[in-house]
Amino acid sequence: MSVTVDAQPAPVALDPAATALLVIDMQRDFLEPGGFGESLGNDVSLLRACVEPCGRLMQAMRAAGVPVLHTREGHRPGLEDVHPEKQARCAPGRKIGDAGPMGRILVRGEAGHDIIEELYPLPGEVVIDKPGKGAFFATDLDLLLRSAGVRDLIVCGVTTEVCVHTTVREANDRGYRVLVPGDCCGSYFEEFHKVGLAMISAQGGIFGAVTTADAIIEAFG
Ligand code: TIU
Repeated sequence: MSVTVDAQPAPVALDPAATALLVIDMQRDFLEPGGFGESLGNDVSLLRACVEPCGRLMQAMRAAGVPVLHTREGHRPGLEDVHPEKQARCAPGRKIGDAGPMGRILVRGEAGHDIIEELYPLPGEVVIDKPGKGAFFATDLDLLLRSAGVRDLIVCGVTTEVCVHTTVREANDRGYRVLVPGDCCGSYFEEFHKVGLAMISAQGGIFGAVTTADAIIEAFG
């Protein structure tokens, strides 16, 4: 039986048995001072607003039996998987792998690379470590989702126009139906957040549909 979620550009009928929630990069490196997000010149406090709705949505999905998957952007300690282009865009002394207050910036195993305490994965939940912006690039996410029979993907996290958007586009191209709760996403740029969400639902839902945590929670309740 499907559940209908109010969304833009139109309500979406999800099959709960074929749905998963994918939470993108809710890491200390992006949400807390001293990490990768701040090293790029951003005010990381702007991402706080999405934490509470995201937590509520995660709890509701768990209660409904919908799998919750998490991603983390980051690199191997030896930095073999950081291409020069990505490093070239970082400020000197604050590059990926440099020492920071939360450990080496954007490196797997360091404190800053881990997910914030409020949204920490439950034991047994899938955590995808990804080197790029998109969650499908150079990971086994697609294999895991297809093996579990997932067709409908709820995608949220940070940042709206970077890793969430890249993942939404990747998922759409792979044939998943994508639903994005906008209040569970955050950006360092208010206008990019707004326009990023609008770009998903424009043109009849060119990449997917946009909704809210409450609309999903109500539909699954
Ligand atoms: N800089 C920025 O907005 N985002 C990233 O670098 N990665 C993610 O979005 N996770």
